[in-house]
Amino acid sequence: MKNILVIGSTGQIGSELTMELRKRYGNDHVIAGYIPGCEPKGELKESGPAEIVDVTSKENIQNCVVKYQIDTIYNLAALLSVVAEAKPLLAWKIGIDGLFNVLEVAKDQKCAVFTPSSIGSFGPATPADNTPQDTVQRPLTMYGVTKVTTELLSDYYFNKYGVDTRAVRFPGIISNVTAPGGGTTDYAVDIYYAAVKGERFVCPIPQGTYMDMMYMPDALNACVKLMEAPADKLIHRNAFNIAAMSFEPEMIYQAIKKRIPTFEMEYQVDPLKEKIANSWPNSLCDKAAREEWGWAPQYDLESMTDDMLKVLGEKLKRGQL
Ligand code: AKB
Repeated sequence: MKNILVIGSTGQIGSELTMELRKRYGNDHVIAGYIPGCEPKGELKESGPAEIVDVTSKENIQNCVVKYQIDTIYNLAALLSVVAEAKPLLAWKIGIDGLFNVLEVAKDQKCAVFTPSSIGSFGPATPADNTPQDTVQRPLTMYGVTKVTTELLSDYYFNKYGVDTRAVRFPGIISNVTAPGGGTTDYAVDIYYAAVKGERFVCPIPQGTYMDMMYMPDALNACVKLMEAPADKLIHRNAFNIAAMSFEPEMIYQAIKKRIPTFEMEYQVDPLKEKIANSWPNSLCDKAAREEWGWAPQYDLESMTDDMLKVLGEKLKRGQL
């Protein structure tokens, strides 16, 4: 039986991944790691064990891993791209010093480790369309620098010490549970909230700027499916391109407007987000993930929009937005 620690369990991906893992492996087998000030709440708190696990403390990680006989760590602690530009030293401390702590504990305690990378690990010199699995990675942002380093360090610990490290390069993740904070792709979440509340949406990303995006259920499935894949089938490890849909602001706006004809959007471009978005690929090639561990997304822009508007509409009626 697996015993799993999720570091960053109250974040955008962590909060849903922890619940998904509890469904699959049993509540008591999935520990929600959190930092003071970001305590688990509601179902996340009630459904299973939680511990303070600050990724910058090796001792915290070690104690939790030993206490619960953890064999798999999902390390989701990170600052997103825009915040990382404002706090580059903190982004490095959490992303890389933190990762060293996780990998050192994993080496000693024989844990498998998932630490996600991102489309942000690419830069302007990367082929923008159908971006290959193995290609130039020269990002402009501190977020990207930490993500490339994450990939390299994770591969290093696998090659040198045999730590079972695996990862995907996440696109922008769209969900209706926990809001993202400080990412370049956040607009693709915020737009649904505005539409459901009957508000005019102010888009910070210029028209015509394509980025890869993914609905949360597919992102969760990717994490679990990759960690369960037979090791002998993996040619790559850190990290796999995964893709589900690529769109620009006008396309998501039109998908919503088709369903809510009164919805309006205007552009007020944020220069930092524009610069970051322009340095990222338009669409990734995910052939390696499909071939090596059977990656296949379920949602496209249309089916995701149906579901987002339905779920957020119900939340609004219940007074939860
Ligand atoms: C961000 O926008 O910073 C993230 C990402 C694409 O990694 N959502």
